[in-house]
Parts: sequence; structure tokens; C-alpha cells
Amino acid sequence: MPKLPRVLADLPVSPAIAEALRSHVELVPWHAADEPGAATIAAIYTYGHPTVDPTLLAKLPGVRVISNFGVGVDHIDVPAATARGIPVGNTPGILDGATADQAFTLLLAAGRRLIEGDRYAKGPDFVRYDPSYLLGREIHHATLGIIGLGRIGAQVARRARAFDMTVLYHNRQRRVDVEQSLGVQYLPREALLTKSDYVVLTVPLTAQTRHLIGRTELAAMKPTAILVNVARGPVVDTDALTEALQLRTIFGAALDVTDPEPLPRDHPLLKLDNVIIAPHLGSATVETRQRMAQVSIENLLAGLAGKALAFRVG
Ligand code: 8YV
Repeated sequence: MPKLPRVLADLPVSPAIAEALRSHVELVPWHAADEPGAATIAAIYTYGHPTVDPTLLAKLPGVRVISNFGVGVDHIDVPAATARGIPVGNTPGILDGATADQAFTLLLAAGRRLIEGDRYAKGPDFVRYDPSYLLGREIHHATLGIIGLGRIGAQVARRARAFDMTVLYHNRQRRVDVEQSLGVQYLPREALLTKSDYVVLTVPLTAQTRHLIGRTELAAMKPTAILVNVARGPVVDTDALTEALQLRTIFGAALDVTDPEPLPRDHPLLKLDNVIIAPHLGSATVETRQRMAQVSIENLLAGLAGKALAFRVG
């Protein structure tokens, strides 16, 4: 039997992905890049978010394709790959609905203090009902500010309409084309932060969006406002957010992503009751993850066969 192409992978991948790839490639662990035989590795499969930088690429001269399980490729140096003629595949358009659902799940849970309520209702102290505890913030008719009106941001806007929310957005480029159909109003970032009851972040992580939300931006938010991040952890300055939540200068935060990810187990954010943290579950539904697996596998195999990738970043 001819040897299968060797693929550097961020192992373990899910059993379904391992099974689907079994007869096509040999998955080798990330540390194989530092071992003899690295030059025979023909592709890279990024399942989580391991860094793919020029140093790694230099160790792997035989790589013909990089396939990413996910849409965000901030962990991959795409220009460096492109300079070497290596196409980078990702999974756009597949996870927008699931990620927008997660943004709304977090928004609702933070606004209505669901996690605190769950802990309380299951704990020893809930022995008598008291109408004055765990008061949250209204969601219907509140003002939602979306920062980043791409595919996911647009889906968040659509969900907000069902809650009769006023929807503001800020985007690098104003999206006049969709303002009417989505019922959204463009505002400069500072004005959006000042007016919003909920601020949802749906931008890709780039040099321009790193620490987009820092001390100044948090200070501009209402003391009753809630920050929701389903983008990437470094879009928010973690120290500044921790301070704002500790001092309660905003009402709360709900984070699908953190910086670093995961946070050290003794990080002060983990001790606060006004922040909800999910372990990066934006696209984590059975259906969405199946489609992501399928597309990322197709991209990988196409690249290995020297064919065009269905979804290519660089
Ligand atoms: C995935 C994501 O969970 O697509 C993305 O950019 O962050 C998520 O959908 C992740 O890529 C899987 O590691």
C-alpha cells in the first residue's frame, strides 16, 4: 500500500474527524515538526488554535496546504503561508447561526443573571422566595450595539429584532447596503458604547482590533451595560475588563472567549459573579461542528491533491 501523506495535526481531533481521515492521511502530532522526518509532512490541520508562524513553516518545507477547522485564522500567519505558495482553508458561512445563537444565549443569561440564579436555586440558601434578589436588566426594548457587522454580527442583529431591541452597529466600513434590511443604525464606536445597554463583539482578531475594548472604551459604557464577546479574547484588554467588573463600572460581561484562553485557574476574573465565561462554545453544536469537519476535511484533501480549496483565505 502506498504511504499516506503525513499531516501535522493539533491532536487529538474528534473521533469522527480521525475516522473520516483514516484512509486518506496519517495524522502526526504537533511535536513531529521538531523531529526527524519533518520535511516529509505534506499538510497542516489546525483543529484548535495552535500557532502557525514562519518558524514552524520553515521546519516543514513539504507542506502543500493548511486547513483550519474554524473560520478565524488569527493563529495562522496567512501572508507567510501565501509567500510560500501554501493555500490556507477555513470554514466561513457555516457557523454564523450557531455563533449568533451563542451571543444571544450569553446576552440573555448575563442580562437575567441566569448562572447566578442557577447556582442559588441549587444551593443551600434557597429556602424562601424573595422578590428582591437577583434583579437583572431588561432585554426587550433595550439598545444593542454590535461591533463588527459581518456575517455573524448580521445574524445577531436579526435575533435582536425579535426582542424589539434598538440595534446600533459600528463597522470598519459603514454597511449602508444592509442597514434597512437589518434595521440597524450606524454610529461611531464611542457613541455606540455610550448609548448601548448591551455591546456584542463580532470582529475578527487583527492588529487593528486587538484591545479594541480597553479602559477608555469600558469607561464610556453605561454603568448598567453588559459586554458580550464571541469574537476573540484579545479583542478585549483582560486587565481593563477585570478592573471594570471588580469596580462594577459596568453591570456585567459574558465571554465566550478570553485572553489568554483558558485563563490561569487562579485568575481574578474567575472569582467574579458579574461575569459569565463559556469555554469557547460559539460554534459548538452537533450540526455546525459536523459541517465544519466536512469542509475542513474537503479543504485538506483538495490541497493535498493540488486542487483548488472550496474555502480559501490566502
Ligand atoms: C471553533 C472558532 O470553535 O471558527 C472559529 O473561528 O473560533 C470556532 O468556531 C474553533 O475554530 C475550533 O477550534
